Amino acid sequence: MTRSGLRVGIAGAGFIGAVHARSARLAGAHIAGVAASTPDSAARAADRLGAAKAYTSAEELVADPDVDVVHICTPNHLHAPLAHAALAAGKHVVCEKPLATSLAEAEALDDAARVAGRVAAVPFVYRYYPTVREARARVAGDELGAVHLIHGAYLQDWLLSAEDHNWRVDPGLGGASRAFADIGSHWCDLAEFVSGHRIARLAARTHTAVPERRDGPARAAFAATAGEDDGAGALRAVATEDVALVQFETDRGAVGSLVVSQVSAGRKNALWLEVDAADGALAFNQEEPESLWWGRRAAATLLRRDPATLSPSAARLATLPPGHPQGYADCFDLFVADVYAAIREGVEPDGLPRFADGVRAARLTESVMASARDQRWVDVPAPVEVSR
Ligand code: SOE
Repeated sequence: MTRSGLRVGIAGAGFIGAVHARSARLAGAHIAGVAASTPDSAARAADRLGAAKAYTSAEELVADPDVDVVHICTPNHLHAPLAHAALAAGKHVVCEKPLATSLAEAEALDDAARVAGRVAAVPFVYRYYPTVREARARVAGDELGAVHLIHGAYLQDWLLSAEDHNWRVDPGLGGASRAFADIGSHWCDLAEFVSGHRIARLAARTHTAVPERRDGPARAAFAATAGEDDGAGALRAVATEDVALVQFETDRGAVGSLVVSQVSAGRKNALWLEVDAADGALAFNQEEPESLWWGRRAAATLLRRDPATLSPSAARLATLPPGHPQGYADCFDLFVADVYAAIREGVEPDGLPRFADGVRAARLTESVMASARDQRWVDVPAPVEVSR
């Protein structure tokens, strides 16, 4: 029996599947098995991840009676069918974002999870930086006063070249929106989580800076080198956006703006969020997560991640002493540990992103795409707060 007593199946053996498997193991789970795009790649992944077995398909995984929790780490178009099958088989589900490739599908999954009475989470893991929780606590504690401006960016460059391609570029696999659904969703989740505001109205513009991309073997995000036969494939027209620009108004009278790009040279995973208020401002930089910029008229300082000085809600996640940096992988570890605590103990871990948050992201994505298509402001309905 493992420490957590949970038996976990990982569907999808790419970069993020390995991240999930590592965090699951650190949370004391037994990795019952892995499914991948083919039985052979599943066998290789099982060896690599130390899983007990390789499934012949993801469908076999979700039906396995010896699996308690399914982590869905496949391309986006498979999220909904696998999550529905896992919930129907009585499993708890961790499904990578975007939860689904349409708002209707995301809402159906959230409903299915509630009916099944299963824990169903989406890894908006940037919530798990202690400095993000500190920013949230200081905004909620009214230390900054009324928020009037929420702004930032999420910039990457891994799709800068026409030689760069990935399943996310294909709307049939990734969904109609790429850059915004993939990373703009993270930023908006964080902006609402930290500020306590909800985006109520938005105007968006999307842009495809690389109009054609060369076909070839799908490359992982951030792949350091081009695929082995790059230059051989045909050039194909691109139907998904590289860039999304969004301006918005919130439900509590603030305004904001967001720049999303996967074609910004030199930017790797540059998520920047600033919350500006009557008595001060806070800024978070995902690439420098050990500190939080705190601005006031008299001075600007850096608040360091130090368990001794953080707010309780932030200190809970500060598992290392100051000066021992916590990073992306630690966020995943903390997220998975919270999911398993919710499963095992029926608790409500503070800030655990659930399927309802995946629905929110889908609604924002649909609003951004409608606004860009019709070149108009779009109202964004507030989420229906459902008690658990
Ligand atoms: C690629 O854009 C990607 O891996 C996203 O899919 C993740 O959600 C993000 O955290 C990092 O970049």
